[in-house]
Amino acid sequence: MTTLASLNTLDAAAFVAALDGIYEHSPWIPERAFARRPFASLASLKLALQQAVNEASDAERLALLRAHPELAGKAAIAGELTQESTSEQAASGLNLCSPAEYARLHQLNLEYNAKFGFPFILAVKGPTGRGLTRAAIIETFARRLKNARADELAEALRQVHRIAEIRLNALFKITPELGAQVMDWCETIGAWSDLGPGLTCAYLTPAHRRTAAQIASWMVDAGMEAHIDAVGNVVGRYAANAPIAKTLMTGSHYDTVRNGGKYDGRLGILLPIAIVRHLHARGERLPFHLEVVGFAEEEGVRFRSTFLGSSAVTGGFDPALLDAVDETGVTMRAALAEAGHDPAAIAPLARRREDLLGFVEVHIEQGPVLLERGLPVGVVTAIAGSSRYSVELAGVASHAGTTPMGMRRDAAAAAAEIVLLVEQRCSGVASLVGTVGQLEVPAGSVNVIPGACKLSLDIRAADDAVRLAAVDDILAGIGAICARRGIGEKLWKIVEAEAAPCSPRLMDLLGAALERQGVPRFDLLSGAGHDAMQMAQITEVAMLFTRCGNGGISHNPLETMTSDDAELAAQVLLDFLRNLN
Ligand code: HGY
Ligand code: MN
Ligand code: MN
Repeated sequence: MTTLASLNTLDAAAFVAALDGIYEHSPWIPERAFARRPFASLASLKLALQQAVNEASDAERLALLRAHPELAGKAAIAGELTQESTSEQAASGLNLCSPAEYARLHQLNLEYNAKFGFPFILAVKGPTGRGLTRAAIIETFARRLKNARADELAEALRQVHRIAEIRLNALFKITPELGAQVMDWCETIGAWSDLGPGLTCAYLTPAHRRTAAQIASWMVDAGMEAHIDAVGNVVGRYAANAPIAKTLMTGSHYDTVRNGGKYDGRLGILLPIAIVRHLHARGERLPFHLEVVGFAEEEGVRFRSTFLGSSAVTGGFDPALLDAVDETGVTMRAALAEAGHDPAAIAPLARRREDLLGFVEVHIEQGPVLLERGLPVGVVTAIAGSSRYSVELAGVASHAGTTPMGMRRDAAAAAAEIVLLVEQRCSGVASLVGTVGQLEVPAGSVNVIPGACKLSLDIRAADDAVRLAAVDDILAGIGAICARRGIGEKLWKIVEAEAAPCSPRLMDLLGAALERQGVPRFDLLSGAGHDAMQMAQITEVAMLFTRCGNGGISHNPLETMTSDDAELAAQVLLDFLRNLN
């Protein structure tokens, strides 16, 4: 059986032979990685093999791609695939395609090869290594056919590395157990949505409450005490042996955006639960209490509040929000009552700074930075601050056919100028981003000039002064656009969150744990907001990011990650916990 220890002792020829087939018909890759021995971990071996490809010539990378067979293509039909490719394609049922599926794949192969000049490559064993469905493969094939060449070449190489990762797991006979468990749990609760298709789990809806109960149940199964608090947070506690110990908190949110991803938030709750289950199975306790919190609401979908769950934990919950109403006119107070919660019990949820050792949040990156560097995990330096506004524009609804262009007070045209103002003001300034995510003509008609238009503003930056200057300019610009167009404007701030720096002490401890797994430490900013920025008000915080696949897309059903990256993140957090004192 191949082990890392044995691999580290082989001579070059035996080393290359031991890794034969990991990269399809490309022995040059292990040949060049050989120089980087000894490998402290499987993660460092994978990175060395990737590095050999990164340092190769374009021609060698293209040859690597062209060494791969088409999916359900001529070689497969002729039975000429390598043993690895044969079993991988069979695991996804590609040897059982219907005539229509064969025809579809044949057509896609023709178009793809004609466009890119290399075969479509996909790790058909997928994020968990157990195999994608034929439908998912064909959907991915058709979607990636639309990519620009540079993007598709990068994605094809990432798929080659994912195939190699899965083959290395088989060679070393290892299963990313914690990671696979977390992926399965994300899949389970990812199927519970307020409205289909896709995943929408808004605050205190039936899907949200079902998810909370399930998370609490997994916490108990893992050996924790668990309860759902007055604001809907699911709180699990894995007590230390010493009753007077301090508490380290970890967790994230389990609500989602509309049609969101399965890992945003949830990863950061389920991964520590899997770790506790691992510790509990060994009878291992930590020198501190570990509290895992599934925060009830971070996205602000139902009541346009954000960080409801974590603000209750920090003592910052704003009772005025209890009178906020959702799209159906239900108040937050009524929603809490319907869920059996008592708003009067929210204030006492506040934790005391002196009881806490810190807060660590694991979260999918939701961007392309780790993906583009071929890194599985990264340490967050700071979380960008954000300002969010609701804007309502009032023009004059009138006949689309009879109203001369110069006499119009078109609220949507004003909104269009505002969208471009936000884009122009936030472009070209480091870490500054601006988005109009909601844009609506209420009760609009094709033949009526929009008399009203609603939109949202989301302005973020790592530096608060940069963000606030942009907000000032944009609000002033909105005023000037509306004045020139004779449009009424109402706007109100719905979120103001300062940038939150992470604790250098906790970052270093997390970075050391990551390096002990054989992965180079890479620090990065979080453009996304997280519960950690709330928790930073009462304790030191740190965040561990995991790689986000599909080009780094998030807040989208295409959000994806792998069980291997989840496994590595779990091993890093476990190591961090065992070395925290
Ligand atoms: O919007 C954010 O950054 C977070 O996903 N709520
Ligand atoms: Mn989110
Ligand atoms: Mn999130």
